[in-house]
Amino acid sequence: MRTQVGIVGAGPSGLLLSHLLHLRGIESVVVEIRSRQYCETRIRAGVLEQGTADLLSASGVGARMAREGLVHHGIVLRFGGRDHRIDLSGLTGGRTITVYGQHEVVKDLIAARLSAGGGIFFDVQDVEVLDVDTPAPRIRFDRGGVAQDLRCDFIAGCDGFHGVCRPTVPAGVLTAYEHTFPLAWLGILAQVPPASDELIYSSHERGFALLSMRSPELSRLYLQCAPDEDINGWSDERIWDELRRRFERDDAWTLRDGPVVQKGITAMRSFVVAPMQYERLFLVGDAAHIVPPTGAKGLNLAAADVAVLARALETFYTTGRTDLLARYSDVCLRRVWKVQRFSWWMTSMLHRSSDGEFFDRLHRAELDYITGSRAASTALAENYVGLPFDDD
Ligand code: RFL
Ligand code: PHB
Repeated sequence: MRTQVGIVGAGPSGLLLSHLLHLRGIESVVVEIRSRQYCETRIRAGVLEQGTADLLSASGVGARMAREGLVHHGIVLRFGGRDHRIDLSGLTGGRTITVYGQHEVVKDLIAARLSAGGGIFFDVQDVEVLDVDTPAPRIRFDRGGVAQDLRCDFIAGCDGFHGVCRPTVPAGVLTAYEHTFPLAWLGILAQVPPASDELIYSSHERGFALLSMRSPELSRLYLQCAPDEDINGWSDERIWDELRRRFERDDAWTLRDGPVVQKGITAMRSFVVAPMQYERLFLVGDAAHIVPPTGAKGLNLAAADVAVLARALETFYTTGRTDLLARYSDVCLRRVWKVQRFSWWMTSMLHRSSDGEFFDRLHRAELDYITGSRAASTALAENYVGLPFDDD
């Protein structure tokens, strides 16, 4: 089997890349170890930056998002018993965010690829990436008990943080930069209308809490917890009770509960590898970097990498020029580090610190400053709605 670009992983990175390449007349094949159903129901991110939503619309996969996505013009920071709204649109010249589940984006992209005759192999096993330092790299995998060899010009490692692509790069080539936060999030999906039209980031002395949503009927809520928290210790009643306390406001604001349809714990990690390329292997999205979820940036960073790589590959295939491919890593990493900074800052400011009361006081001062200064609110808003995708 042969294609131009072999893509490992059918998450948002791999699928979007395959879709954008198809629009540019470049062939690709995606190999994925999970089933289609698993990929389409994995609940993860929910907030799309303006640039991500624009990219999906401009590439013809935004129709359902336009109908079902929730366009938000602001977010709420809740602390000291009061709400402080950040007017995202007012502070950024009308830019917005769209609340639309990552699994919905994945569904739309899979449908688009399959209807265009694109190759996505789900449920494959034993994926190996070979010969990336030669002009003829290969992806070897097992499909239904039959060994397959996919020959390509380039390989895109879109296989997430735990994938196989990054570890195939020879020792000494990549440098990893990492920070693990001493906290985690316990997240639930609940069948209850969201208690607020806009996301609420609540900084409380009992710990951080976030109210988000997936639709007018489905709420998504998170609670700061310990990294080694045992989820079995959290009954639905205990979760709702804790959420109510952390969302308390001076007036009688209430959080209505409802059936919890999913719950899980998410670690908080910051991670970057540099460079994001080795010879003919390009690392994309979570395979190259992880941000803590507080800034809602992981999926958006992945989309930004994809936009840069698709353009570089298009330039290569239409003109033979390799300069954009050579700059892929540098261009992406400039944005990655700015987004790492923002995600780290939001995480530090909003969570209860394990470093002691001094830091909690500093973070409260920061929240006061952010919500009291137009310049500081603008800095938050322009990062939250998203920095330019490719400002090289
Ligand atoms: P993914 O989504 O992990 O997809 C990788 C795919 O590769 C497959 N795979 C392999 N395939 C073939 N061979 C192998 N050996 C393979 N190993 C793995 C996997 O099965 C999978 O299908 O990476 P990708 O595409 O780079 O996308 C990244 C995003 O998923 C991630 O950054 C976001 O979900 C992060 N994130 C958020 N991002 C946002 O922009 N906004 C948010 O609001 C947001 N909230 C979140 C989040 C992540 C969360 N969790 C669970 C980590 C909230 C949470 C709770
Ligand atoms: C989500 O809806 O899952 C979500 C929203 C905002 C965040 C993180 C996650 O900052």
